[in-house]
Amino acid sequence: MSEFRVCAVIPTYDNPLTIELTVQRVRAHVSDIIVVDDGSGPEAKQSIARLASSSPVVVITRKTNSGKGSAVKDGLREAYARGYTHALQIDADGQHDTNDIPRLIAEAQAHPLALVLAAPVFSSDAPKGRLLARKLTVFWTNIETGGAKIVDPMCGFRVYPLQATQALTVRGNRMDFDPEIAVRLVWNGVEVRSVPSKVRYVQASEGGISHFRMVKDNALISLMHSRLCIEAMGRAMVRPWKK
Ligand SMILES: Nc1nc2c(ncn2[C@@H]2O[C@H](COP(=O)(O)OP(=O)(O)OP(=O)(O)O)[C@@H](O)[C@H]2O)c(=O)[nH]1
Ligand SMILES: [Mg+2]
Repeated sequence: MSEFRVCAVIPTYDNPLTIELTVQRVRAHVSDIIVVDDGSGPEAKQSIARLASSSPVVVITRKTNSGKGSAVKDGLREAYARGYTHALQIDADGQHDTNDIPRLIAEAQAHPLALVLAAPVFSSDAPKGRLLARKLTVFWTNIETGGAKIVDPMCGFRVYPLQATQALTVRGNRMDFDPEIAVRLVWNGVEVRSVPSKVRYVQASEGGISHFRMVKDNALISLMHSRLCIEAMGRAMVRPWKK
């Protein structure tokens, strides 16, 4: 593989109070940053404009909101086109512990062909509904990948090997994207490495905001797992014939 070059990709949709701080904290570890503004409203747009005028950051602006997955896809495509070998993906809502970035990157450097996923360690205030939905998606990804290779397929804190991601077609454009790309990478023979990392639910007073739509996003995730399970069965059936 060519020389290890990493940038950060930060998808953001209406994180007016946390996007600047997130970029500042990420920059302590990764100097090159791509922010994908997924159709944010005026207040968040102002924060992003302030950010862009005060620091070297690439901003991709999507006119309308079309989902975290499509925002990340844009960011990964841009990162690859700019010659990076790896992209650190991190949410813009301040949930992830940026102090763990060096550990994720060191893991990617040691295993440059692998997908490095943060394995979230949640604080006690994590909403029970979200934790349950996570357990379900872990259950399905274990079936789809034939074993517990992916500790947490939902966590948006990860390092991608870009060549492998660009060789894929991922259908999910919203919250169904993170699990789908992880499963498809495993199907393409990519190893998964996990690094534990604390995740907190930032108080609304500190700008913590979740855009996760309990019904719609969980329905999309279930639909995505149904598709992947059918594909997994198809793959299992043709495998013996390939030998
Ligand atoms: N939900 C959502 N997030 C988006 C979208 N586009 C970009 N994002 C960004 O994706 C990241 C994750 O979004 P969150 O809404 O926090 O979703 P989450 O972290 O899976 O859900 P929580 O655990 O409830 O916070 C944030 O940086 C968002 O700003 C979108 O259309 N919807
Ligand atoms: Mg979040």
